[in-house]
Amino acid sequence: MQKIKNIAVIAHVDHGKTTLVDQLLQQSGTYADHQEVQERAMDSNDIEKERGITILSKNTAITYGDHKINIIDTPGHADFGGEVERVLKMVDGVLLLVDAQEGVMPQTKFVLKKAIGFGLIPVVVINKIDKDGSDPERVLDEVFDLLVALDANEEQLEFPVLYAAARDGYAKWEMEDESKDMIPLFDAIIEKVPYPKGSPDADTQAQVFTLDSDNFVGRIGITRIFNGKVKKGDEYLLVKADGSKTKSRISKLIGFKGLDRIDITEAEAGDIVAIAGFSDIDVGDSICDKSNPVALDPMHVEEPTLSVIMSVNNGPLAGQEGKHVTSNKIQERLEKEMETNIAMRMEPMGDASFKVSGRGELQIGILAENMRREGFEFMLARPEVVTKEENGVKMEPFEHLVVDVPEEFQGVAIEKLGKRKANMTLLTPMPDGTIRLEFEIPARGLIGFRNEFLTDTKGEGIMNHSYLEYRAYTGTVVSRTPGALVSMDDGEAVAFSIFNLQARGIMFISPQEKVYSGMVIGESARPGDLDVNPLKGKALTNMRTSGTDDAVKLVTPRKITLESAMEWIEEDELIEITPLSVRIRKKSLDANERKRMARDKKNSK
Ligand SMILES: Nc1nc2c(ncn2[C@@H]2O[C@H](COP(=O)(O)OP(=O)(O)OP(=O)(O)O)[C@@H](O)[C@H]2O)c(=O)[nH]1
Ligand SMILES: [Mg+2]
Repeated sequence: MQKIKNIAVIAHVDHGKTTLVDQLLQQSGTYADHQEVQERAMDSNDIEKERGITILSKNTAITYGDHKINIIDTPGHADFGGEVERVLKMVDGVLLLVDAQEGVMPQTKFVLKKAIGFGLIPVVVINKIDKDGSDPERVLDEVFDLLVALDANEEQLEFPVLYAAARDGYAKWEMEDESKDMIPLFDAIIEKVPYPKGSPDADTQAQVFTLDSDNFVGRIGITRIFNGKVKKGDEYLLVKADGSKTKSRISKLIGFKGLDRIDITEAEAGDIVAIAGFSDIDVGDSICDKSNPVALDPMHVEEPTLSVIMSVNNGPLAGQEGKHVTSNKIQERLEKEMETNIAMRMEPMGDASFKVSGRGELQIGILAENMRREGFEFMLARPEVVTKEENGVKMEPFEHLVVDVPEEFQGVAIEKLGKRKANMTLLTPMPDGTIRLEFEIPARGLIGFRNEFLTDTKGEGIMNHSYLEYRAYTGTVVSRTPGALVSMDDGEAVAFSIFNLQARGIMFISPQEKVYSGMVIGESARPGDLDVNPLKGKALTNMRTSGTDDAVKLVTPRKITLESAMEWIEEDELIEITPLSVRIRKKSLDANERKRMARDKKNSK
């Protein structure tokens, strides 16, 4: 039987997981000679590459001596936390990376809590020790304190620790040791991570933890084999969470080696392989022996905490830039997404609109970004948290928030967060002179906070948050204060008008950009919306004749991105998304109707 180790690499966002996996791939000699490999090779999809973050967990396998090590690289961003949990069920050990300067962060807590819950003993890797501000000793203390707080058992508290600079390709047992290579980390994996349990001679039991598809063979389940063997061409039973069973033959069996996938004929207990041949294979399904099917526990996936309404674009510019614009097309695309993205949900709401739920703005934003790249056009409303009832009490999701700010911004951060119903739990002066503030805050209070926070801290603040739990609803939290500058006409924006409007607030548009009545073209400097005319061109002719055209100095408009728009918009606004544009508009494009609604709202208060 082959000697196998299965590990997942877990950490807070950006602490260096994918970079570490790069080095493990390279230094194990897994790549063929001259194989061209990009940096952070595991971040293989476009958005991952562009943003430098991992979105989907992915697995790879390396050989080290006489061992095969299956490695799953996981995303560190809180929105993709749903990915991490099911991955942990598939491995026998974790590498917990912690940035030697930043230390324990919200998502470190989230992932470590899950790992401890699965009974895993973490191999702690204090990474980025090359950084100037690094303080490995303090960070190690933080990790230890966290494990104590998480009720880790004796064995888990004796976790092994290594010090590493993944980017520079070394790990070591003691800070004093020579910085050489990754061998200490390979050894730690071999020595400290237990071998898979289960027997190749028992009846087959395997479980799917990720889906993939292949143009030739269709749906593929990436599967951990817990017992027995799987053989290409043999028949097995696919058992679903609801107990239903279907018999099918494995048409293709795929093994992993570095970044390559190879056809294999057989694999056995302990290994991770990809299986094709079951047309309705899903995450969580068990693949079992056909005469003695014993299904594995279905997987628990954390429920979505945020939802947004996606609808057909019905604005005056609809259909000009996208190729998929109908409700049917959108529904089809969303249904396809839900098949593989198990942490998300979709519910048709009638009126050509759909409720899409996920774990955060980024997760929903990435789906929207993928759709616009595929040629879709649609609208998104303001994200709402998913509330639920428990024993007659309305509950809402809370988040653990950590903000790092220079001392002078401590006051404003605390004040602003107080208004958003945040409760401060910890204040720690950091060695670099900044202050670390920790809060528990309703997820609602965080919607739209990032922009405000960055402005308040002159871009120097850093914030991180991660899901905590559902708690009793806390009542109204404040939202955006500035109103919107709303266009009162259809046409192309004129430089001179924009120039004049600059005094009223921050513009979102440039000259010649198409605008329409009810479209939001800027952020007002004051509370309350303001109807403005960006098309007035008469004065421009005057200026031309006076030869002072150059004097029209336009400030660079604020660029509206999908995510910044999701943070910014209010309940009565929508984001219009096409392959070429992201616009913000009022839900109601008619100025009189908006006035009437505002009046009604005021009266009902
Ligand atoms: N100084 C320093 N930077 C590092 C080190 N390891 C990684 N980085 C940098 O940290 C950044 C994030 O690295 P990634 O490997 O993408 O981090 P990650 O944990 O995979 O991030 P997510 O998957 O998005 O959670 C990159 O810019 C790396 O170059 C290190 O040892 N030292
Ligand atoms: Mg990564």
